[in-house]
Amino acid sequence: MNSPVRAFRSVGGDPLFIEKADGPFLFDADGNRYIDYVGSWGPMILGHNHRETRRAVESALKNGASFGAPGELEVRMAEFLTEKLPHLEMVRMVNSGTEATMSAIRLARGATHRDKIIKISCCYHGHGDSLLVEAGSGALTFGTPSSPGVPPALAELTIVVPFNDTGALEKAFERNKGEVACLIIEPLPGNMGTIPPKDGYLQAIREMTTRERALLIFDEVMSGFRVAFGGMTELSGVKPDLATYGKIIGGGLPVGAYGGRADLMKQVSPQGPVYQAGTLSGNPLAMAAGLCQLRILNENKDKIYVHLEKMGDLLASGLRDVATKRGVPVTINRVGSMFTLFFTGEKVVDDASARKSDTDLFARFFREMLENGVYLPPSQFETAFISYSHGNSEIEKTIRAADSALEKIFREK
Ligand code: KE4
Repeated sequence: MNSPVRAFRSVGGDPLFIEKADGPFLFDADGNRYIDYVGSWGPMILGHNHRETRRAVESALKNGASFGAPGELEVRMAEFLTEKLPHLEMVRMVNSGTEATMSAIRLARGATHRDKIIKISCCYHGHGDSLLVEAGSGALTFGTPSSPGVPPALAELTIVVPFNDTGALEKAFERNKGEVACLIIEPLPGNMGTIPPKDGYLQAIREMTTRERALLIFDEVMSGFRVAFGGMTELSGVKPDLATYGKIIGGGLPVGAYGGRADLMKQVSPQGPVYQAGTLSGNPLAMAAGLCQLRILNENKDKIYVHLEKMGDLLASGLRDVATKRGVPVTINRVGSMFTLFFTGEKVVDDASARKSDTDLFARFFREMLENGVYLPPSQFETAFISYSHGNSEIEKTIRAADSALEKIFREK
Protein backbone atom coordinates (compact mmCIF):
# COMPACT_ATOMS: atom_id res chain seq x y z
CA MET A 1 0.00 0.00 0.00
CA ASN A 2 1.98 3.01 -1.19
CA SER A 3 -0.49 5.68 -0.18
CA PRO A 4 -2.79 5.51 2.84
CA VAL A 5 -5.93 6.87 1.17
CA ARG A 6 -6.09 3.67 -0.91
CA ALA A 7 -6.34 1.51 2.20
CA PHE A 8 -10.15 1.39 2.62
CA ARG A 9 -9.47 1.93 6.34
CA SER A 10 -12.42 4.27 6.86
CA VAL A 11 -14.86 2.31 4.69
CA GLY A 12 -14.05 -1.25 5.75
CA GLY A 13 -13.21 -4.28 3.71
CA ASP A 14 -10.03 -5.03 1.82
CA PRO A 15 -8.84 -2.68 -0.91
CA LEU A 16 -9.23 -3.98 -4.44
CA PHE A 17 -6.05 -4.70 -6.35
CA ILE A 18 -6.42 -3.20 -9.81
CA GLU A 19 -4.99 -4.99 -12.81
CA LYS A 20 -5.86 -2.51 -15.56
CA ALA A 21 -7.96 0.49 -16.42
CA ASP A 22 -9.61 1.76 -19.59
CA GLY A 23 -11.79 4.81 -20.21
CA PRO A 24 -14.17 5.14 -17.24
CA PHE A 25 -13.43 1.63 -15.99
CA LEU A 26 -11.15 -0.12 -13.51
CA PHE A 27 -10.65 -3.90 -13.70
CA ASP A 28 -9.58 -5.67 -10.52
CA ALA A 29 -7.33 -8.73 -10.31
CA ASP A 30 -10.41 -10.97 -10.31
CA GLY A 31 -11.61 -9.47 -13.58
CA ASN A 32 -14.46 -7.43 -12.05
CA ARG A 33 -15.26 -4.14 -13.80
CA TYR A 34 -16.07 -0.91 -11.96
CA ILE A 35 -17.16 2.52 -13.08
CA ASP A 36 -14.32 4.60 -11.64
CA TYR A 37 -14.82 7.94 -9.85
CA VAL A 38 -11.28 8.17 -8.41
CA GLY A 39 -9.42 8.59 -11.72
CA SER A 40 -6.11 8.06 -9.93
CA TRP A 41 -7.20 10.91 -7.58
CA GLY A 42 -7.60 13.38 -10.40
CA PRO A 43 -5.02 12.92 -13.20
CA MET A 44 -7.15 10.83 -15.57
CA ILE A 45 -9.46 13.61 -16.79
CA LEU A 46 -9.63 12.10 -20.31
CA GLY A 47 -10.25 8.62 -18.95
CA HIS A 48 -7.82 5.77 -18.32
CA ASN A 49 -5.36 4.39 -20.87
CA HIS A 50 -5.99 7.15 -23.35
CA ARG A 51 -4.67 6.00 -26.75
CA GLU A 52 -2.87 9.19 -27.69
CA THR A 53 -1.27 9.62 -24.27
CA ARG A 54 -0.05 6.03 -24.38
CA ARG A 55 1.45 6.57 -27.83
CA ALA A 56 3.15 9.79 -26.68
CA VAL A 57 4.87 7.95 -23.82
CA GLU A 58 5.83 5.00 -26.07
CA SER A 59 7.39 7.34 -28.58
CA ALA A 60 9.30 9.33 -25.92
CA LEU A 61 10.54 6.07 -24.38
CA LYS A 62 12.17 5.08 -27.70
CA ASN A 63 14.72 7.89 -27.01
CA GLY A 64 15.43 6.72 -23.45
CA ALA A 65 13.72 7.24 -20.11
CA SER A 66 15.73 10.00 -18.47
CA PHE A 67 18.80 12.06 -19.32
CA GLY A 68 19.55 14.16 -16.24
CA ALA A 69 20.01 17.09 -18.58
CA PRO A 70 17.70 19.69 -20.19
CA GLY A 71 15.57 18.37 -23.05
CA GLU A 72 13.03 19.73 -25.52
CA LEU A 73 9.93 18.23 -23.90
CA GLU A 74 10.36 20.06 -20.59
CA VAL A 75 10.86 23.32 -22.48
CA ARG A 76 7.67 22.65 -24.45
CA MET A 77 5.85 22.02 -21.15
CA ALA A 78 7.14 25.28 -19.65
CA GLU A 79 6.16 27.16 -22.81
CA PHE A 80 2.68 25.61 -22.73
CA LEU A 81 2.03 26.36 -19.05
CA THR A 82 3.35 29.92 -19.12
CA GLU A 83 1.50 30.68 -22.36
CA LYS A 84 -1.86 29.23 -21.28
CA LEU A 85 -1.74 30.35 -17.63
CA PRO A 86 -0.98 34.11 -17.57
CA HIS A 87 -0.21 34.11 -13.82
CA LEU A 88 2.63 31.66 -14.47
CA GLU A 89 5.43 33.91 -15.73
CA MET A 90 7.93 31.16 -14.92
CA VAL A 91 7.50 27.54 -13.87
CA ARG A 92 9.61 24.78 -12.34
CA MET A 93 8.76 21.11 -12.90
CA VAL A 94 9.01 18.67 -9.98
CA ASN A 95 7.78 15.12 -9.42
CA SER A 96 4.72 15.45 -7.19
CA GLY A 97 2.22 17.90 -5.80
CA THR A 98 3.97 17.57 -2.43
CA GLU A 99 7.25 18.71 -3.93
CA ALA A 100 5.46 21.58 -5.64
CA THR A 101 3.84 22.95 -2.47
CA MET A 102 6.88 22.27 -0.28
CA SER A 103 9.05 24.20 -2.74
CA ALA A 104 6.57 27.06 -3.13
CA ILE A 105 6.50 27.47 0.65
CA ARG A 106 10.29 27.51 0.82
CA LEU A 107 10.42 30.10 -1.96
CA ALA A 108 7.85 32.27 -0.16
CA ARG A 109 9.89 32.12 3.05
CA GLY A 110 13.13 32.82 1.19
CA ALA A 111 11.71 35.70 -0.82
CA THR A 112 9.95 37.44 2.10
CA HIS A 113 12.50 36.59 4.84
CA ARG A 114 9.50 35.60 6.98
CA ASP A 115 9.01 32.19 8.61
CA LYS A 116 5.31 31.85 9.38
CA ILE A 117 2.74 30.48 6.94
CA ILE A 118 -1.04 30.39 7.06
CA LYS A 119 -2.97 27.36 5.84
CA ILE A 120 -6.66 26.50 5.86
CA SER A 121 -7.92 23.84 8.26
CA CYS A 122 -8.24 20.48 6.48
CA CYS A 123 -6.88 21.67 3.18
CA TYR A 124 -4.30 19.12 2.05
CA HIS A 125 -1.17 20.13 0.22
CA GLY A 126 0.80 16.87 0.27
CA HIS A 127 2.95 15.59 3.09
CA GLY A 128 5.56 18.34 3.49
CA ASP A 129 6.26 18.86 7.22
CA SER A 130 5.00 22.44 7.43
CA LEU A 131 1.75 21.43 5.76
CA LEU A 132 0.91 18.34 7.82
CA VAL A 133 -0.69 20.61 10.38
CA GLU A 134 -4.48 20.15 10.51
CA ALA A 135 -4.30 18.63 7.03
CA GLY A 136 -7.10 17.07 5.03
CA SER A 137 -7.30 14.00 2.79
CA GLY A 138 -6.02 10.83 4.47
CA ALA A 139 -4.71 12.81 7.45
CA LEU A 140 -8.29 13.92 8.18
CA THR A 141 -9.81 10.56 7.24
CA PHE A 142 -7.58 8.66 9.67
CA GLY A 143 -7.94 11.23 12.45
CA THR A 144 -4.35 12.48 12.42
CA PRO A 145 -4.71 15.90 10.80
CA SER A 146 -1.47 16.90 12.51
CA SER A 147 1.10 14.19 12.00
CA PRO A 148 3.55 12.92 14.61
CA GLY A 149 7.11 13.45 13.44
CA VAL A 150 6.65 17.12 12.60
CA PRO A 151 8.80 18.96 15.18
CA PRO A 152 6.68 21.33 17.31
CA ALA A 153 9.19 24.08 16.56
CA LEU A 154 8.23 23.78 12.89
CA ALA A 155 4.52 23.10 13.35
CA GLU A 156 4.11 26.27 15.42
CA LEU A 157 5.17 28.32 12.39
CA THR A 158 2.05 27.08 10.60
CA ILE A 159 -1.03 29.06 11.51
CA VAL A 160 -4.35 27.38 10.73
CA VAL A 161 -7.66 29.12 10.11
CA PRO A 162 -11.05 27.69 9.08
CA PHE A 163 -12.11 27.79 5.42
CA ASN A 164 -14.60 30.41 4.25
CA ASP A 165 -13.95 32.57 7.35
CA THR A 166 -12.43 35.96 6.54
CA GLY A 167 -12.84 37.15 10.14
CA ALA A 168 -10.58 34.40 11.46
CA LEU A 169 -8.05 35.23 8.75
CA GLU A 170 -8.03 38.93 9.65
CA LYS A 171 -7.35 37.99 13.28
CA ALA A 172 -4.52 35.65 12.26
CA PHE A 173 -2.83 38.41 10.28
CA GLU A 174 -3.38 40.86 13.16
CA ARG A 175 -1.75 38.51 15.67
CA ASN A 176 1.20 37.78 13.38
CA LYS A 177 1.79 41.24 11.92
CA GLY A 178 4.71 41.32 9.51
CA GLU A 179 5.62 37.67 10.17
CA VAL A 180 3.59 35.77 7.55
CA ALA A 181 5.48 34.68 4.44
CA CYS A 182 2.47 33.28 2.62
CA LEU A 183 -1.03 31.93 2.74
CA ILE A 184 -1.47 28.63 0.89
CA ILE A 185 -4.96 27.47 -0.03
CA GLU A 186 -6.77 25.02 -2.24
CA PRO A 187 -8.90 27.66 -4.01
CA LEU A 188 -11.45 24.87 -4.37
CA PRO A 189 -10.82 22.48 -1.45
CA GLY A 190 -11.17 18.84 -2.48
CA ASN A 191 -9.51 17.20 0.54
CA MET A 192 -12.30 17.56 3.05
CA GLY A 193 -14.64 16.55 0.29
CA THR A 194 -15.44 19.21 -2.33
CA ILE A 195 -16.22 22.55 -0.67
CA PRO A 196 -16.62 25.64 -2.89
CA PRO A 197 -15.43 29.04 -1.61
CA LYS A 198 -18.17 31.47 -0.58
CA ASP A 199 -18.71 34.39 -2.99
CA GLY A 200 -15.99 36.99 -2.51
CA TYR A 201 -13.88 34.81 -0.19
CA LEU A 202 -10.93 34.36 -2.54
CA GLN A 203 -11.04 38.03 -3.51
CA ALA A 204 -10.94 38.98 0.19
CA ILE A 205 -7.93 36.70 0.71
CA ARG A 206 -6.16 38.34 -2.22
CA GLU A 207 -6.74 41.81 -0.74
CA MET A 208 -5.58 40.74 2.75
CA THR A 209 -2.39 39.03 1.55
CA THR A 210 -1.51 42.02 -0.66
CA ARG A 211 -2.11 44.41 2.25
CA GLU A 212 -0.01 42.25 4.60
CA ARG A 213 2.74 41.75 1.98
CA ALA A 214 2.29 38.01 2.36
CA LEU A 215 2.41 35.90 -0.80
CA LEU A 216 -0.77 34.14 -1.97
CA ILE A 217 -0.21 30.55 -3.13
CA PHE A 218 -3.05 28.78 -4.95
CA ASP A 219 -2.60 25.04 -4.66
CA GLU A 220 -4.24 23.93 -7.91
CA VAL A 221 -2.76 20.43 -7.87
CA MET A 222 -6.32 19.07 -7.90
CA SER A 223 -8.36 21.94 -9.41
CA GLY A 224 -5.86 22.95 -12.10
CA PHE A 225 -7.15 22.08 -15.60
CA ARG A 226 -9.92 20.17 -13.78
CA VAL A 227 -12.72 22.64 -13.00
CA ALA A 228 -11.86 24.74 -16.05
CA PHE A 229 -8.90 24.82 -18.41
CA GLY A 230 -7.48 27.68 -16.33
CA GLY A 231 -8.55 26.07 -13.05
CA MET A 232 -9.88 28.12 -10.14
CA THR A 233 -7.61 31.01 -11.12
CA GLU A 234 -9.77 31.32 -14.24
CA LEU A 235 -13.10 30.73 -12.48
CA SER A 236 -12.38 33.14 -9.62
CA GLY A 237 -10.49 35.82 -11.56
CA VAL A 238 -8.11 36.03 -8.56
CA LYS A 239 -4.40 36.09 -9.46
CA PRO A 240 -2.10 34.35 -6.97
CA ASP A 241 1.60 35.21 -6.59
CA LEU A 242 2.52 31.54 -6.91
CA ALA A 243 0.54 28.46 -7.91
CA THR A 244 1.16 24.74 -7.74
CA TYR A 245 0.07 22.02 -10.15
CA GLY A 246 0.25 18.24 -10.45
CA LYS A 247 -2.02 15.29 -11.37
CA ILE A 248 -3.57 16.27 -14.76
CA ILE A 249 -0.35 17.92 -16.05
CA GLY A 250 1.41 14.56 -15.88
CA GLY A 251 -1.27 12.51 -17.67
CA GLY A 252 -0.89 9.77 -15.03
CA LEU A 253 2.90 9.89 -14.68
CA PRO A 254 4.68 11.36 -11.62
CA VAL A 255 4.63 15.14 -11.88
CA GLY A 256 4.29 18.46 -10.06
CA ALA A 257 4.99 22.09 -10.90
CA TYR A 258 5.20 25.42 -9.14
CA GLY A 259 5.41 28.84 -10.70
CA GLY A 260 4.16 32.40 -10.78
CA ARG A 261 5.73 35.84 -10.63
CA ALA A 262 9.10 35.92 -12.42
CA ASP A 263 10.66 38.11 -9.72
CA LEU A 264 9.95 35.33 -7.26
CA MET A 265 10.82 32.34 -9.47
CA LYS A 266 14.17 33.94 -10.38
CA GLN A 267 15.12 33.45 -6.74
CA VAL A 268 15.09 29.67 -7.22
CA SER A 269 18.44 28.00 -7.84
CA PRO A 270 20.40 28.13 -10.09
CA GLN A 271 19.32 31.72 -10.85
CA GLY A 272 18.82 32.55 -7.20
CA PRO A 273 19.68 31.26 -3.72
CA VAL A 274 16.49 29.32 -2.83
CA TYR A 275 17.47 25.71 -3.35
CA GLN A 276 15.28 23.03 -4.91
CA ALA A 277 16.33 20.14 -7.14
CA GLY A 278 15.16 16.77 -8.47
CA THR A 279 16.73 13.87 -10.32
CA LEU A 280 13.65 13.25 -12.45
CA SER A 281 12.21 16.76 -12.61
CA GLY A 282 10.97 17.46 -16.15
CA ASN A 283 11.30 13.78 -16.94
CA PRO A 284 10.73 13.17 -20.69
CA LEU A 285 8.10 10.45 -20.15
CA ALA A 286 6.04 12.52 -17.71
CA MET A 287 6.38 15.57 -19.96
CA ALA A 288 5.24 13.57 -22.99
CA ALA A 289 2.17 12.22 -21.18
CA GLY A 290 1.33 15.56 -19.60
CA LEU A 291 1.80 17.59 -22.78
CA CYS A 292 -0.36 15.16 -24.74
CA GLN A 293 -3.21 15.37 -22.23
CA LEU A 294 -2.93 19.16 -21.89
CA ARG A 295 -2.88 19.68 -25.66
CA ILE A 296 -6.03 17.55 -26.07
CA LEU A 297 -7.72 19.59 -23.32
CA ASN A 298 -6.63 22.83 -24.97
CA GLU A 299 -7.68 21.85 -28.49
CA ASN A 300 -11.09 20.56 -27.35
CA LYS A 301 -11.64 22.75 -24.31
CA ASP A 302 -15.26 23.77 -25.01
CA LYS A 303 -16.39 20.26 -25.91
CA ILE A 304 -14.60 18.58 -22.99
CA TYR A 305 -15.52 20.96 -20.16
CA VAL A 306 -19.13 21.23 -21.39
CA HIS A 307 -19.35 17.41 -21.33
CA LEU A 308 -17.80 17.21 -17.85
CA GLU A 309 -20.28 19.82 -16.57
CA LYS A 310 -23.21 17.99 -18.20
CA MET A 311 -22.23 14.62 -16.76
CA GLY A 312 -21.60 16.19 -13.36
CA ASP A 313 -24.99 17.85 -13.32
CA LEU A 314 -26.74 14.66 -14.46
CA LEU A 315 -25.04 12.58 -11.78
CA ALA A 316 -25.51 15.05 -8.92
CA SER A 317 -29.20 15.57 -9.64
CA GLY A 318 -29.75 11.83 -10.07
CA LEU A 319 -28.06 11.03 -6.75
CA ARG A 320 -29.97 13.83 -5.01
CA ASP A 321 -33.29 12.50 -6.41
CA VAL A 322 -32.53 8.96 -5.29
CA ALA A 323 -31.62 10.07 -1.75
CA THR A 324 -34.61 12.38 -1.47
CA LYS A 325 -36.93 9.60 -2.70
CA ARG A 326 -35.69 7.43 0.16
CA GLY A 327 -35.71 10.22 2.74
CA VAL A 328 -31.93 10.13 3.17
CA PRO A 329 -30.47 13.57 4.03
CA VAL A 330 -27.53 14.30 1.71
CA THR A 331 -25.62 17.38 0.61
CA ILE A 332 -23.88 17.18 -2.75
CA ASN A 333 -21.17 19.77 -3.36
CA ARG A 334 -20.00 19.94 -6.98
CA VAL A 335 -17.91 22.11 -9.24
CA GLY A 336 -17.75 20.73 -12.77
CA SER A 337 -16.46 17.17 -12.64
CA MET A 338 -15.43 17.30 -8.96
CA PHE A 339 -18.09 16.34 -6.42
CA THR A 340 -18.71 14.87 -2.98
CA LEU A 341 -21.89 13.30 -1.62
CA PHE A 342 -21.97 14.14 2.10
CA PHE A 343 -24.36 12.15 4.29
CA THR A 344 -25.64 15.19 6.14
CA GLY A 345 -28.68 17.37 5.67
CA GLU A 346 -26.72 20.52 6.51
CA LYS A 347 -24.75 22.73 4.14
CA VAL A 348 -21.07 21.76 4.02
CA VAL A 349 -18.99 24.93 3.97
CA ASP A 350 -15.89 24.00 5.99
CA ASP A 351 -14.26 21.07 7.76
CA ALA A 352 -16.45 21.43 10.87
CA SER A 353 -19.65 21.02 8.84
CA ALA A 354 -18.08 18.24 6.74
CA ARG A 355 -17.25 16.31 9.91
CA LYS A 356 -20.96 16.27 10.82
CA SER A 357 -21.51 13.77 7.99
CA ASP A 358 -22.54 10.23 8.86
CA THR A 359 -19.25 8.49 8.02
CA ASP A 360 -20.66 5.08 9.02
CA LEU A 361 -23.43 5.49 6.48
CA PHE A 362 -20.88 6.67 3.89
CA ALA A 363 -18.82 3.53 4.55
CA ARG A 364 -21.86 1.28 4.09
CA PHE A 365 -22.86 3.15 0.95
CA PHE A 366 -19.30 2.88 -0.41
CA ARG A 367 -19.31 -0.90 0.08
CA GLU A 368 -22.74 -1.35 -1.51
CA MET A 369 -21.71 0.78 -4.48
CA LEU A 370 -18.63 -1.38 -4.90
CA GLU A 371 -20.90 -4.44 -4.90
CA ASN A 372 -22.93 -2.70 -7.59
CA GLY A 373 -19.84 -2.06 -9.75
CA VAL A 374 -19.14 1.56 -8.85
CA TYR A 375 -15.77 2.60 -7.36
CA LEU A 376 -16.09 5.82 -5.31
CA PRO A 377 -13.21 7.45 -3.40
CA PRO A 378 -12.91 5.36 -0.19
CA SER A 379 -13.45 8.28 2.20
CA GLN A 380 -16.20 10.76 3.03
CA PHE A 381 -13.50 13.46 2.98
CA GLU A 382 -12.33 12.99 -0.59
CA THR A 383 -13.52 14.26 -3.95
CA ALA A 384 -14.96 12.08 -6.71
CA PHE A 385 -13.90 12.80 -10.29
CA ILE A 386 -15.79 12.33 -13.56
CA SER A 387 -13.71 11.88 -16.71
CA TYR A 388 -14.38 12.83 -20.32
CA SER A 389 -14.83 9.09 -21.01
CA HIS A 390 -17.85 8.88 -18.65
CA GLY A 391 -21.04 8.99 -20.74
CA ASN A 392 -24.80 8.88 -20.11
CA SER A 393 -24.74 5.11 -19.75
CA GLU A 394 -22.15 5.15 -16.93
CA ILE A 395 -23.96 8.00 -15.16
CA GLU A 396 -27.34 6.25 -15.39
CA LYS A 397 -25.82 2.96 -14.13
CA THR A 398 -24.27 4.86 -11.20
CA ILE A 399 -27.59 6.42 -10.26
CA ARG A 400 -29.31 3.03 -10.41
CA ALA A 401 -26.49 1.56 -8.31
CA ALA A 402 -27.01 4.27 -5.70
CA ASP A 403 -30.76 3.67 -5.66
CA SER A 404 -30.36 -0.04 -5.00
CA ALA A 405 -27.58 0.58 -2.48
CA LEU A 406 -29.78 2.91 -0.40
CA GLU A 407 -32.77 0.62 -0.83
CA LYS A 408 -30.75 -2.28 0.56
CA ILE A 409 -29.22 -0.25 3.42
CA PHE A 410 -32.55 1.12 4.60
CA ARG A 411 -34.44 -2.13 4.03
CA GLU A 412 -32.07 -3.79 6.48
CA LYS A 413 -32.11 -0.90 9.02
P1 KE4 B 1 0.94 14.44 -4.48
O1 KE4 B 1 2.22 14.60 -3.66
O2 KE4 B 1 0.06 13.34 -3.96
O3 KE4 B 1 1.21 14.31 -5.97
O4 KE4 B 1 0.10 15.80 -4.32
C1 KE4 B 1 -0.21 16.27 -3.05
C2 KE4 B 1 -1.42 17.18 -3.17
C3 KE4 B 1 -1.22 18.55 -3.12
N1 KE4 B 1 -2.25 19.41 -3.23
C4 KE4 B 1 -3.52 18.95 -3.37
C5 KE4 B 1 -4.64 19.93 -3.47
C6 KE4 B 1 -3.78 17.56 -3.42
O5 KE4 B 1 -5.06 17.12 -3.55
C7 KE4 B 1 -2.71 16.65 -3.31
C8 KE4 B 1 -2.91 15.15 -3.30
N2 KE4 B 1 -4.25 14.69 -3.30
C9 KE4 B 1 -4.47 13.37 -2.74
C10 KE4 B 1 -5.96 13.02 -2.86
N3 KE4 B 1 -6.76 13.78 -2.00
C11 KE4 B 1 -3.60 12.35 -3.39
C12 KE4 B 1 -3.98 10.91 -3.14
C13 KE4 B 1 -2.99 10.22 -2.25
O6 KE4 B 1 -2.51 10.83 -1.26
O7 KE4 B 1 -2.71 9.03 -2.54
